Amino acid sequence: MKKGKFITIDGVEGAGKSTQIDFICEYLKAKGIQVVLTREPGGTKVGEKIRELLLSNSTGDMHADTELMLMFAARNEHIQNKIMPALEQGDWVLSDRFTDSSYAYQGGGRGLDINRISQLESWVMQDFTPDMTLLLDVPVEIGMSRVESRGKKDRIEMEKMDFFDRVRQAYIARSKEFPDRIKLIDSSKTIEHTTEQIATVLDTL
Ligand code: Z5A
Repeated sequence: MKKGKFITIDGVEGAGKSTQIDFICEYLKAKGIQVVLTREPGGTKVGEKIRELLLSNSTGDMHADTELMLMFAARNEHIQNKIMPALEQGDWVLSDRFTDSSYAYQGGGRGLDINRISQLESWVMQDFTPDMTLLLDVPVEIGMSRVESRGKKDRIEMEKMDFFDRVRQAYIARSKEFPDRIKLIDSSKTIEHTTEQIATVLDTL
């Protein structure tokens, strides 16, 4: 039986997920909550191997359906072997990306049929869903400019601007479809501005 809370953080490149994760962990720990930090794709031994396959440029082209199924294969391992056990022992889990990324990148970005994604979601997740998703929203150009100095791009980051515009629009559409779960956070201003909004919504959990 699930006892802890499951929080996910999502958004386009450079939205500030990694930056805000440190704050969220500290904020929850200060309230006496034990937090398990994890990420997708990845988070388990098998999931990290799938991540390498998905993101490495040496993988080359991959059919969009294959990419989607690998995301869900990694997610199944993640839920069964890491997220659920942690929640069952009362820890909270914070995941850097989760299923909303599949709807945004494989659905919005790659143009895959949403029904196929929701079929995989039903199979892998059944009725399991995050308690809260923090969607950090930033215009794609701003997000890209923040990560430009990192240099080498991974296989998905190599996509063009219009791909990431579609990803962002898909995220926004999902936040409208699930307004109770997905909290849209304006991440286009300062780091402190984003942090304040996150603290406000975390207090509602
Ligand atoms: N993917 C998928 O396609 N389908 C799926 O189902 C899943 C994932 C689960 C994983 O990448 C890739 O997998 C991702 C989606 C795909 N692909 N792409 N492309 P990832 O999650 O490992 O990495 P990322 O999303 O690309 O992370 P990122 O680019 O590092 O973004 P971020 O973590 O949101 O940004 P950050 O590192 O916190 O900040 C970037 C810089 O901006 C840094 O220098 C900060 O100091 C700065 N920053 C942050 N916030 C601000 C503000 N507010 N103002 C100014 N500067 C800021």
